[in-house]
Amino acid sequence: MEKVYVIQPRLDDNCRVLHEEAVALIESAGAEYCGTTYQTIKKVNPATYLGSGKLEHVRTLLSGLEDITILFNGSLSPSQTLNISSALDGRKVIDRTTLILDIFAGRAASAEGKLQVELAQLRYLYPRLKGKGEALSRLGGGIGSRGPGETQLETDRRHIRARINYLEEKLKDTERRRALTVKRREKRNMRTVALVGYTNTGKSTLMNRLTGAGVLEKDALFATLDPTARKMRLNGMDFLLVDTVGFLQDLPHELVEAFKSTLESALNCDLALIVCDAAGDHDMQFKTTMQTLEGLGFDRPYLKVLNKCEDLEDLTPYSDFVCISAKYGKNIDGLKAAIYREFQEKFTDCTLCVPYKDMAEYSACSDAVAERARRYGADGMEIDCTIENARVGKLKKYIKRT
Ligand SMILES: Nc1nc2c(ncn2[C@@H]2O[C@H](COP(=O)(O)OP(=O)(O)OP(=O)(O)O)[C@@H](O)[C@H]2O)c(=O)[nH]1
Ligand SMILES: [Mg+2]
Repeated sequence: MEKVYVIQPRLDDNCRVLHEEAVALIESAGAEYCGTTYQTIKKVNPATYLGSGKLEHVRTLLSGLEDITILFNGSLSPSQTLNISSALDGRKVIDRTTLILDIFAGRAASAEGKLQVELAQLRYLYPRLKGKGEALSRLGGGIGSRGPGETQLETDRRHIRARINYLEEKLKDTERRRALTVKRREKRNMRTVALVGYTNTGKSTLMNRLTGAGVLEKDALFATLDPTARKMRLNGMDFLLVDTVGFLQDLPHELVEAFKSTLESALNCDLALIVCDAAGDHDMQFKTTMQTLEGLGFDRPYLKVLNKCEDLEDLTPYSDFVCISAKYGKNIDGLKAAIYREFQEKFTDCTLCVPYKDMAEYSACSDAVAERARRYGADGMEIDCTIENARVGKLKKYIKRT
């Protein structure tokens, strides 16, 4: 197993959380964490980021130990990466973005996911390609040998540019096809609820709890990459529940960009459940999620959900959250009721009475109707249903009871 040693710059109070995440990222990448050196940064050294004294300390500390990769838990320019590597006897040095991209590369399962990750990797790499040869290959590799391989890196920038263009085109195609599916879904009048939030907060566990979907839930960062949708029924109303990729602080924008189209189903939802983790810094998780979503143009209604609440007795500080435990099944009914309430404000439950002579007219606008029961009487059809308020329009005259 590849061993990874962390250099953690200490810039502000947030560095403890960032460091914990780095350890989780290393483990999620299938590597072994083997220690950390902290460095308080007063002034960034442009050549090596860290001071030469600190680098010498790390070099001595690790001397004699083979095959240790250095993770710099921040962002490095290509020349800084190379200079640090040189100061550390030519060890492999990666930064946080490279590691995150690497995990995504290892996780991508669908054809589209693979293209998206490759695009993100190449977009990160492209402006960083200045030289050729050995230096270049040291820049490219992450954990293990995934990612754009060395041979590919050794080809010139133009070649990579062409590949980026090709991937962008190809992904646009998939996007167009998805747009069609979304349209079709609107026609079927499926209301969509999206699970979004920080990584590892329990979105997939909640998906399984609500739908019995059997999707992968795992104590790892970015366990879910490809979005999954499952049907969920609440009080006779059908919903589509969508599970999505999680977010993280400093998520490479290349990656967010590349995943934008897959996140579309979440961005266009009728209601988002923003899942946070009571065991973590839920404020930071919520803020990070909102920032990422807003950066993508998200403007849908949402509910704040606090998961992993099984041991919390006093819920007063979390009054704006729906507190649940997806794993232990706590307050799931409360969450369902909250979801249903949101929709009740936007939808009307009623019985329609449609004379047989109007059957054709009714079916022309029945898209807006979620039928629960239908009876054929002497004068016409009676339909128990739910209608989206915004689309009641022509159906108004058929409403018998509400
Ligand atoms: N204690 C506790 N753990 C939970 C709860 N819900 C989920 N977990 C655990 O949290 C970990 C992450 O769960 P996932 O459902 O995979 O989280 P996710 O948000 O889908 O994560 P990504 O797909 O990686 O973004 C797993 O080990 C779950 O068993 C809960 O209510 N309480
Ligand atoms: Mg998941």
